[in-house]
Amino acid sequence: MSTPPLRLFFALPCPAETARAMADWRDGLELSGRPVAAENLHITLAFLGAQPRGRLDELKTLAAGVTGDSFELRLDSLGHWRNGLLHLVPSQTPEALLALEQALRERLLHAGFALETRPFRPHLTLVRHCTKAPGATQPDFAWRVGEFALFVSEHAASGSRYKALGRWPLRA
Ligand code: 2AM
Repeated sequence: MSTPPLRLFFALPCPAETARAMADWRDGLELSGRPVAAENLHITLAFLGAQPRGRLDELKTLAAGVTGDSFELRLDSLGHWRNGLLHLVPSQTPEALLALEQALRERLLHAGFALETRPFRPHLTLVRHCTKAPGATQPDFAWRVGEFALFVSEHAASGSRYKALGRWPLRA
């Protein structure tokens, strides 16, 4: 019997302590919508969607061949898109983040994976289906990004859960 496909994406995981601080700050804003669980907070680099389990080894080898520099990421601006995503963004996007996304994208495309064609807009989703953006508020969260990861999205009764299947370091 064939195994079901995996819903996969590459992302920058958010360190637990920073994620907790972000979630606490967000919860204090008392927003409408569906908050993303603290342990699920991340910045997507490449969304792969449903993939056969048989491609996992290939994806891990591909990721191990991606080189990039570690960088300081500061999320200091709140955004609200019309699709209801309330998210954090950097007011200044680090060059190393753009270079990492590009290096990963090139390898994935070369290997035949279909990717989002819209320009990369790095963001960390805090709330889905948020109908009203909060008033003026100034977030300021930062961490040193030293790795990227391949995640699988799993469905549980409590909602989606993202589990890292592999992690790869960036150059210090
Ligand atoms: P979002 O936060 O902007 O919704 C797991 O679902 C991750 O993959 C989320 O970060 C989500 O981004 C992203 N994602 C889901 N569907 C996507 C798509 N079609 N294109 C790009 N990213 C997607």
